[in-house]
Parts: sequence; structure tokens; C-alpha cells
Amino acid sequence: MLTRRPLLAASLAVPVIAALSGRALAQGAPSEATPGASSPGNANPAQALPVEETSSMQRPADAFLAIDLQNDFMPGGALAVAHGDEVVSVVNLLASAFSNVVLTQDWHPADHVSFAANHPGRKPFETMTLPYGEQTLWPVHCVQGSPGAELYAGLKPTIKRARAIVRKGQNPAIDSYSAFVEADHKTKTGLAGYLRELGVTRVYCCGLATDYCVAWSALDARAAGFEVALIDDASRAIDRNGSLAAAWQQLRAAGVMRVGVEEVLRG
Ligand code: VGL
Ligand code: ZN
Repeated sequence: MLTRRPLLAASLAVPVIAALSGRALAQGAPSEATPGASSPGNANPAQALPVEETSSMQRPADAFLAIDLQNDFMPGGALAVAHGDEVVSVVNLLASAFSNVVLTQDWHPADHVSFAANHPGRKPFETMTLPYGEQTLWPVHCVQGSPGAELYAGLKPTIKRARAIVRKGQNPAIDSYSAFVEADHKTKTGLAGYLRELGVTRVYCCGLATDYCVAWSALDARAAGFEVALIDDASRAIDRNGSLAAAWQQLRAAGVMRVGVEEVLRG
């Protein structure tokens, strides 16, 4: 049987949170302590132990995967995604509802093949053909160890809950939008195996950008055999040259569910 734990983060000023925190309060009243219940011979010794709300697994077969919520993808960053910062509070709330929280960081060496600056005469957002296929050239972003590559400071509660942080795009010769498989469609990050070993069967993806790293991660999660949902209102897109519509077409065809924050929190 699935048991839903009351939500812990109830402080956000959006209607869904207000509604859920009301429910959490209604469910959260602890039953009266029974003095002496822990004495030997008690019929139900388990009852005597105070149950820590946060100590048991929340949604053990689910993983919450928050993609690339890094400074360079936030407004003002090197590869800013418009309104990227708007997802942060809702990501913190979502993370509080899962025990299997995984974050990703785009984590490129300075000589990375996806940077236009590393191809003389080429400009950001042009494409070029590489041994593994077409590659969009990007402004220099998320260079390993740089401030732009750091996880956005507003994510502190999520970072605290994260079981793992996957860093991708480290091979100078291969890009990796996906948290699971690099752009050569061969090199794996190990995330699918990690999630499988935890007993995860369903992956909820969100973050930046919907049409690149979130979409590719969701598609590869499907290909790895997971049930997958993309949380649309906890993600924001780059959306150049119809990239968002094209991504959704592929996502739909692959069986990735498009869901909203409210229905994820409802379980
Ligand atoms: C991303 C372009 C290049 C992303 C990463 O996180 O969506 N997009 N690198
Ligand atoms: Zn990148």
C-alpha cells in the first residue's frame, strides 16, 4: 500500500501549496503518546516508537530528477533560459515530496566541442556536423569549477535532499544534454543503473531547458525502461527555431507523460 506523507514545505505563497498545507495539517496531528507502551510484553512494541515523519522513504519507486538548475542557465547567465529562476521555489517544494532526489550539472571543460568559441569563425547557435551528428554551438557555459556552473543558490533545500548529483558533458569531444547517455548515443552516465538499483521505476523530470537537457533526459529515461513524466510547469525552454514543439512531438511519441506540479504533489 502506498502511504502519502504530509508535505513538509508548506511555506510557499502559491495556491496549490496553501491547499496542500491545509491537508497536511489535518493529517499531521500526532496520536496521543501512550505512557509505558514500550515496556516488554507490550502487544505492539512498534507503536511505542515515536515515528519520525522524515525518516521513512517517500515515494520509494519514484525519482525526482531536476536538470541543470545552474547559474549560467538562469537570467543573467551565459546561456540564460528566460524565466528559468521561476521554477526554483516549485522545485524545492517538489523535492520535499521525494526521497530519491537527483540533480544534474552541465559540467564542461573549457575546450568543450559544444562551445562556438572553440571553432574559429563560428558563432553561438549555429550548428555543425560532428562525428556523432549535428551539434548546436553554444556560448561558453557551465565550465567546470566556474561560478556559472554552480547550482543556483535558491535551490539549497533541494541540494540538501539530493541523493546524487550527476555531472555531464565532461568529455571535451562529446556533448551530453541527457542525464543518462551522452550525445554519441553510446556513452552512459550510470544514472539508469543507479536508479534501478534503488528500485526506481518512475522518473519525474524537470528543470532547464525543457527542449534540450530535460527532453533528452526524459527520452533516455524512457529508452532505459522507466515510466517517465516531464513536469512542464517546473521547467522552462530555450525554444529556438521551433525546438520546443519538436521536443514535445518526440516526447509524446516516446510515451513521456506531460504533467503539472499540482498533480505530481497529489501523487
Ligand atoms: C543545455 C544547451 C547546452 C541544457 C546544456 O541544460 O538544456 N542546453 N548545454
Ligand atoms: Zn552544455
